[in-house]
Amino acid sequence: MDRAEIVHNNFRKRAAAGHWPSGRAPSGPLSATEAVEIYRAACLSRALDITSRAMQRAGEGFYTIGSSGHEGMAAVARALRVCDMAFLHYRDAAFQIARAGQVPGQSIAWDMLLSFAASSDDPISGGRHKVLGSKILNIPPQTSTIASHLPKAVGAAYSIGLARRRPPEHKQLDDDAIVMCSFGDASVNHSTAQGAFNTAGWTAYQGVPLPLLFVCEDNGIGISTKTPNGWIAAGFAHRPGLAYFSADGLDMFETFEIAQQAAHFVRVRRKPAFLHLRTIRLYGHAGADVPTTYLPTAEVEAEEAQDPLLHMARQLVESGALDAAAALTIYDETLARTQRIAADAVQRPRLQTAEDVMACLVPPKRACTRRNAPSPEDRAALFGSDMRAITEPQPMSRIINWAMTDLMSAHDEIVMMGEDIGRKGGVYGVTQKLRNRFGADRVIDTLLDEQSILGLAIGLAQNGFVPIPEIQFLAYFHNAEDQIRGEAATLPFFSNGQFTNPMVIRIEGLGYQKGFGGHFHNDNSVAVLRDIPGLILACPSNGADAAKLLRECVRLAREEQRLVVFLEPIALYPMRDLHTAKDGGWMTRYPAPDERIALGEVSVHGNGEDVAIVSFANGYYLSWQAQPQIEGRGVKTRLIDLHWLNPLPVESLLKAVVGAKSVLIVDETRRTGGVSEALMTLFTEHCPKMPVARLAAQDSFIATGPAYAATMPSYEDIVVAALNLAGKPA
Ligand SMILES: Cc1ncc(C[n+]2csc(CCOP(=O)(O)OP(=O)(O)O)c2C)c(N)n1
Ligand SMILES: [Mg+2]
Repeated sequence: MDRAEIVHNNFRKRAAAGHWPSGRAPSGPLSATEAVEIYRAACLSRALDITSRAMQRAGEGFYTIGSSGHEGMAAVARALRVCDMAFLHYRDAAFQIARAGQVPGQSIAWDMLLSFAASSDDPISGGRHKVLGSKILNIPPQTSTIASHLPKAVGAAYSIGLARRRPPEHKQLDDDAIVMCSFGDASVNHSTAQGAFNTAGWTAYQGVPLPLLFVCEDNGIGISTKTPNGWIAAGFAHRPGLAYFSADGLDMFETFEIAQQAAHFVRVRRKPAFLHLRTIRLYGHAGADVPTTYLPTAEVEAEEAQDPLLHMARQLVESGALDAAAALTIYDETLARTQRIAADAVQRPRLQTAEDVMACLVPPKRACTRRNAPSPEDRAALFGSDMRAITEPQPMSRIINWAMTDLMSAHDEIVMMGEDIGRKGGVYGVTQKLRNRFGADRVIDTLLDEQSILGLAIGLAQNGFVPIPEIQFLAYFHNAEDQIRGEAATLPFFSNGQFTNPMVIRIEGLGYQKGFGGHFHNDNSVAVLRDIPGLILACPSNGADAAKLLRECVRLAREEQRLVVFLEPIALYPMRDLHTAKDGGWMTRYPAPDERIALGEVSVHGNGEDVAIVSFANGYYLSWQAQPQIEGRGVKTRLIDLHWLNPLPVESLLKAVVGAKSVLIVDETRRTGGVSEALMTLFTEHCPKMPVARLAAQDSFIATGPAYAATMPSYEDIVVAALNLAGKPA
């Protein structure tokens, strides 16, 4: 027999007979009325688990991972306020239901059943996925990638203190709110989780406010792998910067009391705490999982005998809140009502087309107040001694620094975070002076953990800030990638655009850095960024364009709530010369603060008709170098700078090649998975008759030493390829 059915029959039989499991007598601050509310939430959570399985069997439901055994989370919800943002474990239906009970006018059973049915009426994801979540209940939807929501919970908790001091226009969290995040006992072992615990401890250890409640729902197992006895307590009872609380999740009175103490500690002391809640898991991991295939049946039955609903009913009877018959009636009626509602929910419309599914990949725009530009005097004071150089041609690193200065001055909600960006001013000096100009609150030197940097940014963004996190080198983005791919990019998607986390991630990268090179620093793969739905990837090749692009990136994040990556080519930061030493040909003047390069806009240099060279970053610089030699052979060229590597600027690129006889793609990213693959496809699809050739980097890592540029297109390669295309081989 199905274990869900066994548990259901056990409950009915034992409740009717008043045959309760033994446990502590009810005590503590939980009132009888609240205890009944918690029990009602628990019954609904259980009924949803039972119903979701029936829906799946009927082909009308699509998700069965359940909350049975974790119903004690309803008591945790009652110990918190609705304003406390909750990043939930996938077993926390009871939490969400109990929270809905604290907000008038909710139809939580209907809402959650719409989600099980994947109906487009589902108020959180619009039918995209079964997720817990609700805008009004302050529960952002979560992916079920283990522990990946913990870094952003740290960020959101940090944002509360920052927003108290510097409220952003689109602030979401109350000043006295706390943040809660929950997860399983196996998830604790994930390096992402460990990073978040460490970052929370590291922050609190220094006395920085971090009102964050971690809740570990310890059912002793992760799918089929057991957590060693005592592992969670051993790991968390004495962790620096993290207060430890522990409660029996089967005892709703104790859970409520301890959760209340933990929440009070976090709220009043503004420090993180870890609530260790012991739970059980009923019916295995998910619908298709049969626990008796990997656990002795006696062990499974022993757990079932500890059904939290039986414990709750016992406590209600012992406290005089309800008698056994009334407890059973609530259970039965809740189940019957849930099944009736489900019958309606499965009739509701579902998503059908790709357009339906993709409708919220791009989040909605938001209204932003325009501020007056600072007076010339104030701006001059801000720039200080830099003011003298601002009208002179400069290399890119300096111009980016000025662009950030103007942007941060224009928009108070911009906050930067990264390794060594503050005091040191960045490895390449790009963020120099910003900490002095805007303070340590807005230019945050983080600890060394890329997941935490991005988590901080996501959390801040969810509370209305416009973060500009920095990843020191592109090679380091890869170990934190999931924070952007799995978390930030999916948030509007799973919330039907209701939750957003706009930001501009600055990443130093690409190759050609003379002699230095080396894979750890000069990574030249952007494949990982190009296939993230909804993400915008910009990449400048010179200072003036960098300033104009960065302004557009910030506008896209701030006003259009987009997730943007701004990839800065390291080798071009200090570049001054183009053809000969001291010619200063690659320096530019700082463009006026209102000049932008719009999303999707390319730049074109020259109007030659023989070969259009399409490139970006270093490839574009090398193409400029190559141009006189190509033209010297009578081959007329035009050089096109893409600026936008994702989505590709299709329209303006196609316009820019009109009249050209051939196209040469110069791409410093790898041949496989690089930008040139997409460009070749684009030209094949749109200009099938156009001769197109490509130069791309080898499928290799970058070497250090003299061969630093050996695997990437060279200036000579460009000359040869362009002449070949024009039918005038060298
Ligand atoms: C990064 C990642 N790895 C693996 C999984 C597959 N997975 C889903 S749930 C789970 C077990 C989690 O156990 P635990 O944290 O104890 O939570 P429980 O299901 O017991 O409540 C695993 C391994 C995943 N979702 N994400
Ligand atoms: Mg577990």
